[in-house]
Amino acid sequence: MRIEETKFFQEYIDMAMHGDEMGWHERNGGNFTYWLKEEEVDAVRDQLHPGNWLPIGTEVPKLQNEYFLISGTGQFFHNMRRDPMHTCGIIQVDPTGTQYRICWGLLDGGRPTSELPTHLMNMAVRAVHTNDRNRVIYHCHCPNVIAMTFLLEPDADLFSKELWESMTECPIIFPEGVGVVRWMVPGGREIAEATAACMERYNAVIWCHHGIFCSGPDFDTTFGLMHTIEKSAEIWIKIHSCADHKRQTITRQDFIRLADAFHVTLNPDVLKR
Ligand code: 2HA
Ligand code: ZN
Repeated sequence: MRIEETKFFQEYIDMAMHGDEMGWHERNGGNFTYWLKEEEVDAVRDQLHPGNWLPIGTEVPKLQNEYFLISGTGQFFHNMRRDPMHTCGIIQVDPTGTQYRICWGLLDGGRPTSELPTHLMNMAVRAVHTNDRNRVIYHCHCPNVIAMTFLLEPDADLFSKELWESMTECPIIFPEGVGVVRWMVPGGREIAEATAACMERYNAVIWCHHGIFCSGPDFDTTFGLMHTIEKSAEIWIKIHSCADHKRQTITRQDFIRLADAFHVTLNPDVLKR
């Protein structure tokens, strides 16, 4: 089967286009990685043609020899369905976890996203925490979350509590809360290390004044997490655009009742906040 016809590839493109429709991928904003399963690699191996080894810019020994479908640097999500061979590609990590090679796509000198170190370090951390069940890392520029980072201290417990409070189902969908990384220069190892450190605890990490990284076991769960956080942030922004304080809210006691009813364990540091 052609790579473009496989289920994983079609789901990847569907999610990229959905993010584009949401307005989260202006120009070349955002980037997106999927970790192929062994049987998915086997099914398309005849179409993989490895190029030269290139430096990742960090070390990910956990991901040695593994294959990833990844968006290209400078590429627009808007063009992904029309032109997948230029806008994304499949890469393989080398046996040391320090280099990668392009095996499919990224035609005409394309390279993986400038956030490659963050994507692979996040993928490695989430893999360890989920017994290899986490498969997706997704970065977008969602406007309401970005707006919130200009109004709240960059504190994970504070952001988590405000997001939980803004929409009832949030604590059920991200009971661990969200991580927050203060403003940093994107695209390098430093921001990758700071983000991966947050991914030890959280499935989602906010980048102040920039956007958000989400992780998950499949496309729907990862996109759903991003959508939930961004919608909650939108409600938060609407509240604070109308009034200087909330007249009533979901209380700590309400969160405890919610956790009990839906059998989730809420991050105690957020509850205390
Ligand atoms: O432009 O989103 O963080 C791509 C990015 C970099
Ligand atoms: Zn970005």
